[in-house]
Amino acid sequence: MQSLTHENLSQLKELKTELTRFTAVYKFALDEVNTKINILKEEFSIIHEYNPIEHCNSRLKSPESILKKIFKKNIDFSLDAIKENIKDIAGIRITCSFKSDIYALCDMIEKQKDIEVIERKDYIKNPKPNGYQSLHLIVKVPVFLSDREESVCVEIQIRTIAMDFWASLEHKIYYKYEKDIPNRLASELKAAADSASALDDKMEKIHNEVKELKNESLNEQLDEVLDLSSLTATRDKIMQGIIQQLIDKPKRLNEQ
Ligand code: 0O2
Repeated sequence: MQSLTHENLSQLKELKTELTRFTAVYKFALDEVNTKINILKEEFSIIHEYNPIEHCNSRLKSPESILKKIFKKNIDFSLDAIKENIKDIAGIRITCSFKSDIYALCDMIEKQKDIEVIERKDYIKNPKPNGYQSLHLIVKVPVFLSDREESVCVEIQIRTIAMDFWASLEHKIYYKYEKDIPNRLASELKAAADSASALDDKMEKIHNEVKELKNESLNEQLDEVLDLSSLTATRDKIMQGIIQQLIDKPKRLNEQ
């Protein structure tokens, strides 16, 4: 076996630092986007009476998964090539209550000044042939390190609870059958995706109807408060009470 020279050793040390930095930078980017999502979530809970975010999970792609993608996409074995071609090393998945929440949240993310959206795939308007639905964004966020600033890619998947339920189970089944599921099961999975989508539409419709009912009842309450005739009646009642008191007072004094 070749003995390790000083030069080899320092090269190895450099490689180790480079690799550690490479993954750390993705973790920092994830932390940043997570903070942004948490701020939106908390702000919604405090200010508005409604929170569109149900859950939020994040993960760093495992080295095995990165290796698989390197071979699948025939990517060079260099950190620069990996960075350039694998955009989902850092990933965040957000589940929303309703389809409309997905687009509202997406708008809020896209409007943030330090976020650059470099790719947007709308698998809700255009579902995948197997039925998969989700809104995917690849964003770049700046990460400030001790000696430089790096622009780092993060994949954000936004979907409803029903879409997430379907995707999680499909993921399991897909891998269980080792990417070779029988046609009958594939069409059953597609039918299940259609049912999930119909459920989303139904819930959204109910949600909108309840919102309208709430608005109507609020308007009625507001009308009541602003109703001039009831205000006048109240004012007249108070005035009558005062006048009566003024009449009663001298009467009582005379009786004494
Ligand atoms: P994992 O293990 O979840 O990370 P890309 O290879 O990302 O450059 P692709 O495949 O066109 O190109 O990207 P796309 O379509 O945006 O999909 C990226 C991710 O979306 C996948 O990551 C999955 O997480 C999810 N996804 C896409 N299609 C499906 C699907 O049919 N079923 C399920 N359950 N998830 C899907 P990975 O890296 O494939 O896997």
